[in-house]
Amino acid sequence: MLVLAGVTAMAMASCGGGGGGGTAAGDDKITMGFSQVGAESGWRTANTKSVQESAKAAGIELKFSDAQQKQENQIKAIRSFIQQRVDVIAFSPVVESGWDTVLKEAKNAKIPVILTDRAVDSPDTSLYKTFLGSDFVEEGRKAGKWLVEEFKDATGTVNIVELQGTTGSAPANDRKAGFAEVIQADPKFKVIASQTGDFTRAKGKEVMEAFLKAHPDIDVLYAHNDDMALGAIEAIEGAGKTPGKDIKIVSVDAVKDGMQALADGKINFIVECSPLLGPQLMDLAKKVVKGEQVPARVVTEETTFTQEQAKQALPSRQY
Ligand code: GZL
Repeated sequence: MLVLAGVTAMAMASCGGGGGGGTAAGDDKITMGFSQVGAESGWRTANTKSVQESAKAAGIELKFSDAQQKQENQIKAIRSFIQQRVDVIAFSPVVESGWDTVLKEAKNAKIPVILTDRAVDSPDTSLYKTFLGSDFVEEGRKAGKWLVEEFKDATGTVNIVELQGTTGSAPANDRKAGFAEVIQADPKFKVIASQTGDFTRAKGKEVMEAFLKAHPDIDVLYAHNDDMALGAIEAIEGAGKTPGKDIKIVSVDAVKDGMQALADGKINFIVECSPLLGPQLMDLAKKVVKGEQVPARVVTEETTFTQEQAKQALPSRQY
């Protein structure tokens, strides 16, 4: 469920008119340049589908580029969109830092920018009109709160390993911070290993294999996304252990494959992160091109799933 739930107290972004100097197509049809992170996970695939389908439904011409998880490719794509004089640029920054120069070029070209899914750490918030996406710190807190409740009666140390998302990305930084903030309340929770699995199944499996070799006493895996959790499940089973029982797993996203593993008892809890940002993005784009005010921050509303709830939700899952 995606709602305009988080209009923050931050000053409403004031928008200049569409910067494309008339639309790239030469008519009143809006042209959007969209730079996508890549195709690293089930979440990303669903997000791409949502953006592409929503652009079509909104009558917006979409110039779409897949950066294959490389920042330099996103910067190249944004520069290309500027050259093509699109009316609006939207992108999900693969990492938080290193965007000021190219975003200043877009601003100088009077082309408005919308951040979708992930944030940038630039202090100059005039470089983009709005940020549409999840609160990743809260997602990490939700995962931590589940763990604290699940192990409230445990007396000994609870050994946790963590599969982080892409190094330097907002979801990896924030999900780690939110989780740590909650579990630090009780010293029995110990993160004995934490490493990036780059949000992919293959890397998640590889890193979990290394964790298992180094640590015979793992109680919990906290994975920053379902794809890494699914790779880790293969590693856990390969080591002769039972995922969901010998090693409890808490993950983030709630994509179909993750929800299936949750329903099957191989994952214990999933924090939802909705990829269905397309409709909201297109509404924001139309407003921004018309020079209307939009909220500086639009937070997607999300829930969590237990094993029982996954069984109920699976049949109607959109992604
Ligand atoms: C989160 C998104 C993350 C997902 C991963 O909004 O950026 O990237 O959690 C995806 O599955 O790869």
